[in-house]
Amino acid sequence: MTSPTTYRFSFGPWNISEGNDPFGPEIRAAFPHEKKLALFRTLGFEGVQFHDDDVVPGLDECTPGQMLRRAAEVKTALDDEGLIPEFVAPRLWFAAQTVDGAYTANSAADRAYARDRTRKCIDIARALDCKAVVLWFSREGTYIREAKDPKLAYVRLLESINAMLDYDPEIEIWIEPKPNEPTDQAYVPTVGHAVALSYASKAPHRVKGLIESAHALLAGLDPSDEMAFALAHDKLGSVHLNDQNGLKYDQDKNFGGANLRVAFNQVRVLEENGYGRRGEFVGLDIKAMRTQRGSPVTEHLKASRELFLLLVEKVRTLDRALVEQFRDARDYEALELYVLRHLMGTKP
Ligand code: GLO
Ligand code: MG
Repeated sequence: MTSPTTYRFSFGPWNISEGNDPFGPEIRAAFPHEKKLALFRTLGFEGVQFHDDDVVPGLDECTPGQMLRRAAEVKTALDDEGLIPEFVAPRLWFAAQTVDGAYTANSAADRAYARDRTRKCIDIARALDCKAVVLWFSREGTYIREAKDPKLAYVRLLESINAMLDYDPEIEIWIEPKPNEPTDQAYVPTVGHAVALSYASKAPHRVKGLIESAHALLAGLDPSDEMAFALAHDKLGSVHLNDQNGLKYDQDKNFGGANLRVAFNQVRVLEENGYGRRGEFVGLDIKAMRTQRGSPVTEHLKASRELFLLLVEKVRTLDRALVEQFRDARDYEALELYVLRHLMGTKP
């Protein structure tokens, strides 16, 4: 018998927010980055997810020397706190050059900006001793379909990925699919698209997916199946666990907060397939409720981590023989009742 997986958790500093939303400003006092790092361990997290400019604020205005000095400072801060940088993601959705997308922008100058910014992001990842870059294709898509040549857009995405693989011989690229928001319709809406890009790239073993629960739900898909698809191709770099209450704006609710059974099945697929055994993190991407008092607010992170671990127990105590029996008998009515009773802690 193999010993049970000891899961390790991560989140990004943006998960500790000041509470602003599109309809109103910050309602909590700002909490500086350095102080955020000191919170991770106390909350039970050892991995940190970064945007490039979380590491190097004002990145576009920095000289290469300033950029690397700042990254070295953050590396020291991480080491001091005993934290591991899980990934660095190029923030390709704030700058004026990324209004119409980044790698798929119609303007050649804007595409060049995106490529250049991505190289800086890889340099920062290397300076932190971090092996992965995450591509969330935020503005790669359109508000109206006639705005771009979609076939050319996919060619440009693949060329950009290949350029990253060439730039650094070791870095992994984890694509985080999302079907919409901020664009009306995005390119690479599902992990199937990401896995296809991976196989088409010049180093398929270095291109993987990062699956966010809410993004899969927004695509009308079951997140556990998206995870299983990536796992079947050994391409699940990481996850962004959270929840989503139907087809509306990207909610980033607490893991299991909208649908406990859907959350259970994500944990089940991860646990049954040995996710985490090679050091993969259980990443969270969760927004605190705007209504929550205090600064910083961290209850949402604690709650989602706790819920994950409670569901791990539910997976480990599932009677596998009984499940097999129900499957063999094709008695899915009985299987469903068993699963629901198990989740509710009710004896038959
Ligand atoms: C937004 C995404 C975003 C990414 C983050 C890392 O919908 O979930 O938060 O996860 O920028 O790339
Ligand atoms: Mg995310």
